[in-house]
Amino acid sequence: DSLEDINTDIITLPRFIIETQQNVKDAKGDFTLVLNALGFAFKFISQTIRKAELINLVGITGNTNSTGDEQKKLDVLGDEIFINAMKGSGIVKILVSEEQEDLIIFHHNDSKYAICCDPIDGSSNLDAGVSVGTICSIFRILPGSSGTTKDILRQGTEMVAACYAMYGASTHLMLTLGNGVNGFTLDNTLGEFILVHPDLRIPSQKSIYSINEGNTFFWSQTIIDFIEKLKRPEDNANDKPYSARYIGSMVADIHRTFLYGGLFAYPADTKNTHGKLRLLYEAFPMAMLIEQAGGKAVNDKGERILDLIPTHIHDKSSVWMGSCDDVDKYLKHINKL
Ligand code: P6P
Repeated sequence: DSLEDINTDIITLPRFIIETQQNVKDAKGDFTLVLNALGFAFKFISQTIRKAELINLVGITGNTNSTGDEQKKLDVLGDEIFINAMKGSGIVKILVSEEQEDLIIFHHNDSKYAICCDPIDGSSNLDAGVSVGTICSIFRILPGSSGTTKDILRQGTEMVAACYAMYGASTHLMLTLGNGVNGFTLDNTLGEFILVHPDLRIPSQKSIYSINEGNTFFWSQTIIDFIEKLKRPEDNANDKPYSARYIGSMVADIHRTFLYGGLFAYPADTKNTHGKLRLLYEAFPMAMLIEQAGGKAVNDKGERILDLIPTHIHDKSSVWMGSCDDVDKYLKHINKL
């Protein structure tokens, strides 16, 4: 850059939070501490993943996690990094992690926030160099509560914030505080997340569908018929069939959906009768982000994801989310619109 090209008034994540603090429901200024802790965890995980190739961290540990996934070394490290960052925040009381059977209570922390996370989502792709990410939902501890499961098993609409970090060519952070979505990119030299997508809006329609068609044999006929409809030109605008794009890493598939539009789905099937994705730390946060960017997020029955209430911390849900017009196409197909 020549000197005059350098932007000296950049919005870092801490500055963004301070400038928008008043928008977080009754945030009393401590929300900055939560996001600083989250930002540190994302930077640390990002750096660890990038080093992984060099220090031979790739490959499996041979164990499985609480929900039966084969655990990768990086899964374990990502989980430890995240747990310690939340413990160090001083105000996150409860943590639910995909990698932990039970919820974690930080007894010395103030009872301000409960966080649910998938520390490294899509980790099965890690060894192939595919983008993976960390997904988080954030709830405020209920008044008078000292921090128990009831602070977590709540309707999705009670989330005060949601975010994901995607570890790709760059490290991206997509964040909502309930007042729109903002996208940041990590400047590795500054060690700061810089605002690059202020007030991001998802396109209202895009002929892309993102689903694992390897499950077709296990889907209901309704879902088989719908996906076939997307492929028949006569059924679609401009007589164009939809394009298929599926990475198999939710953060990467959703990130593309945010920027290009389209429909991401993981329906229930005879193998996963409640769907595969977890409600608290995959479906809920992504649904809040997608809705806040002007999109829609429903389950197989057409119910709004954020209206659901989990009964267990590792509950799963079917998901259809993305551009309004494309989710509406599904809703019309099941006569819910
Ligand atoms: P499948 C990754 O394991 C994950 O949890 C999500 O990131 C991803 O969308 C989904 O599972 C992929 O599942 O069955 O298509 O490999």
